[in-house]
Amino acid sequence: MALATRSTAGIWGLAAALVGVLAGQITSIFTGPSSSPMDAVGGFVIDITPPAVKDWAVSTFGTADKAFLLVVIAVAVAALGWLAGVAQRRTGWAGAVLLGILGVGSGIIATLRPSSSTTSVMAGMVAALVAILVLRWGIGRVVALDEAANAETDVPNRRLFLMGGAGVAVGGLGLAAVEGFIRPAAVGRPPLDLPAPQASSTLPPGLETRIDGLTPLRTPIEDFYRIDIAVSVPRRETDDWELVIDGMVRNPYTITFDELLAMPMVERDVTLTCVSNPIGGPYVGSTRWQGVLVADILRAADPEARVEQVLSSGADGFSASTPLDVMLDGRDAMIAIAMDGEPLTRVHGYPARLLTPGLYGYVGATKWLEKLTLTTFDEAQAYWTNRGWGERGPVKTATRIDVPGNRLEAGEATIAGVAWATHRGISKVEVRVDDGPWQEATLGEYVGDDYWRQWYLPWNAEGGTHQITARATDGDGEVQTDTIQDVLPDGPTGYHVRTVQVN
Ligand SMILES: Nc1nc2c(c(=O)[nH]1)N[C@H]1C(S)=C(S)[C@@H](COP(=O)(O)O)O[C@H]1N2
Ligand SMILES: [Mo]
Repeated sequence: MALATRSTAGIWGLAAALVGVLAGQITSIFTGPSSSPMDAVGGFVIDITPPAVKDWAVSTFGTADKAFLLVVIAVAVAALGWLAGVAQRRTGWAGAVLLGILGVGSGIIATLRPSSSTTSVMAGMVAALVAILVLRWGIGRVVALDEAANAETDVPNRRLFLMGGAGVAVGGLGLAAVEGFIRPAAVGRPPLDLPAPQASSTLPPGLETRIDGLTPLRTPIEDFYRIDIAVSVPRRETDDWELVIDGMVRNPYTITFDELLAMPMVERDVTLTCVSNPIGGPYVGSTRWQGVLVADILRAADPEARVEQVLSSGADGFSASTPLDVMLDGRDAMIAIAMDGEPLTRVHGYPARLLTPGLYGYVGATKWLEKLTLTTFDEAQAYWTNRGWGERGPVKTATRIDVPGNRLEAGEATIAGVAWATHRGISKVEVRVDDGPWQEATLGEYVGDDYWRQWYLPWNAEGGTHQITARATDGDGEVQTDTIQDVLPDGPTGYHVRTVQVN
């Protein structure tokens, strides 16, 4: 059967688009991550996506939400490439114009991104140029075949089709290699140029040494959850890092990383959790943080009396609104430079981030920190506040059942998990099996009110299906509410319930 030259044109369009994107991504290794056409478009799409869709993406794909976004963009690129090939064959120009607009457009979007520089438009222009060259060459051959009315003689067209297919493979595999290995390696691990933590003691192990499957008292950094809007991890070095303190202050100033390191350092054990962490969910971690107290930084700026919030901004365009009183009430909000005795990893905000005990990450934990603006809640709104989330975000009391899982052998068993009510502390955890009475669990090591608490309860599991429910009481004596509320707008409530099949 004859292979229509239309399909050959489509394949060449697809190849042109993919090879073009590949060229743009390779260029961005040299011109900086914020100039990457895919990241720029991805970031732009994240910014304009309605909050409800974003919620759906996060709850469906979890931390793979960005991988999902890149797949969506790749499919869109493929579809538009195909279209460009078909249009180019028909008109001789429309496909090239389409690819040119897409490439240059992605470059322009890149220059509008928060961390852009003057070279940001370059990767998009390279992408456009390469795509147009490939398209013109391929479609030129297709048109020549059409004109020679050779299309039915099948063989030369099939060869041209296969060549286009090879172009698609080169573009696709090249992109997979560049995005999977080469660009992440270019981001790499930050250099270890920080002073050793002051008190280098680490947290002792907890109940996890005795209870299989229980969340460890201290989260290993490689297991610490990651949530942010950054499509590619911002790459900041200590040499060019600066923190600007401005807004309603009598003494605005800027400090360098060396100046930050010269300030008194503190170490605190703090649990960080995400407002989008569903009941029983994984977006919570606990470790020892090292940094400089925000209060010291703010006082030096001499805030005016009308200041209500500190709007912190990160290199990815994120911002958070932390109430000023929270930062000054002695709870040790800090500009953190280390987690668990090591410099922050790039994904967790290297070289410096904010950390505010007692508040969800979106209101107090800005990564890749660049600026603190002292202002009022009327004057400026934070990234997520503009998208329907609460202006202030105190962490709600929560309990998670880690063990048992959904299946269990009958007999002696242990129910165990973690509970947190950061900054208020946990005073009690209770467990109920089916409609039985609430039984008090044994609490693990007390690390501090800003830290989660492990807990366990021995259980003689009898055959059948059981429902295990857990609830915590915070340090103020307030029992966790059983009212079920979704994560939007200011964090979920309700009890974690685990259904267990006992055999
Ligand atoms: N720059 C920047 N900082 C950010 C975010 C972000 O999108 N960009 N997300 C916040 C949110 S919603 C959370 S829950 C925490 C997560 O911090 P982690 O990724 O280090 O666990 O970072 C906060 N800081
Ligand atoms: Mo979050």
